[in-house]
Amino acid sequence: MTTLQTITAFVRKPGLSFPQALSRHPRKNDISLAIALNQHETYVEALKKVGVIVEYLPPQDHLPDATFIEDTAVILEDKFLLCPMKELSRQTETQLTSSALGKYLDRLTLDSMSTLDGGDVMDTPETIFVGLSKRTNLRAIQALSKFTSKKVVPVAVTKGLHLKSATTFLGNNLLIIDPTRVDSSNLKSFDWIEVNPSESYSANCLALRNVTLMPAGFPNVRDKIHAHGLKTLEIEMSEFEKADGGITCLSIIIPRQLSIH
Ligand code: CIR
Repeated sequence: MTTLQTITAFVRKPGLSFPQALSRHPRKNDISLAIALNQHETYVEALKKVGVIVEYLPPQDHLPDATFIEDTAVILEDKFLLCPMKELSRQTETQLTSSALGKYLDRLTLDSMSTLDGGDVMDTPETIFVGLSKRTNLRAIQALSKFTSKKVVPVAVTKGLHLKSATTFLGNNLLIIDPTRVDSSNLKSFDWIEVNPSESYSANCLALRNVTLMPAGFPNVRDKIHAHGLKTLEIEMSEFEKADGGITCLSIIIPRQLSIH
């Protein structure tokens, strides 16, 4: 008998101001809160299908981007690193995450010159890749490297918001990647599922056990993931895409059961 590792996911439903989320997407003025709430529910159902324990944080009606909880903290073994977010409108979110996760895990912080969004941090078994992006600076990446025994490697993000908007780790040495959006020279030791720039949104997937949660509407990409022996769960993400967010952005994943300390 194999025992499955416990995985906990923190999530937050979109609040009333979600349609005003920060975004450069051409359809950003066309976000439906009702559809987003439905899509969020499907996302949570998918997490539960994979056997993840889901913990809801209270919605924040006055913080439009607060559903993109991934950006507020990075899990580093049994601690969490609070992200000093560059966007002023998102900084309160960090404090909320600090109180929520602080009940379970020890907190690490960065200095006030560092800027970091969790969407830029791609953890792999030996190396943590961190996007050098519009949101994350080198100072933060250097400071993060002091908190982990893994190698920390900066990756320049040349197009789009975060590193994980362009590439995510699917396990088993496999990346899904749109190489036109990042400097991929440090990512060559992985196997790649390469997606075209027109399918770029599908490069943000969430791998949990042998299941990949992916955005709906990319049958070619889905088939390529299946060819690697992985199952997929497809989720309609249209409203989050219009707010520049993807599958990973909607949760903080902690690969263990939590107990209050
Ligand atoms: C923002 O611009 O901060 C949000 N509208 C989208 C954040 C997406 N988060 C992520 O990719 N981890």
